[in-house]
Amino acid sequence: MTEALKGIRRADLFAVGLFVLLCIAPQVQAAGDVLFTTSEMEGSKIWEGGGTIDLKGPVTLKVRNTMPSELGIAIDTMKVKEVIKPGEEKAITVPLENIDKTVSEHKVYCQLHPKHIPAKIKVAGK
Ligand SMILES: [Cu+2]
Repeated sequence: MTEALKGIRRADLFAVGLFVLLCIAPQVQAAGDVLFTTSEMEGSKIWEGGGTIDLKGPVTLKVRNTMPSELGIAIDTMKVKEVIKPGEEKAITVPLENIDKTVSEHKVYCQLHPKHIPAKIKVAGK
């Protein structure tokens, strides 16, 4: 194999590597993002999702309603209370000053349906 051919092979490998990285990168969750969606389990709705936040900046909640009815999402310790329409996907940004720094876990519940099972957001290092 000539030196020129080896050079091309290396450039190709680099291009493939870069391509793979670009494909994977958008799927990595951005820091400070927490995702929620609802499913139905044995007749009761359940908020699914959550994650860990670090209190270093604002938190963005990405909420998707896949149910045919309105859902509520409320977090008392983050001053959040919103209604999500059927099929709607909403990004709710919570400024750091709205987050209660004394709790180690935030309860994410639905203010519309008392039986809608809550989720939680954990705080890193607490
Ligand atoms: Cu609900």
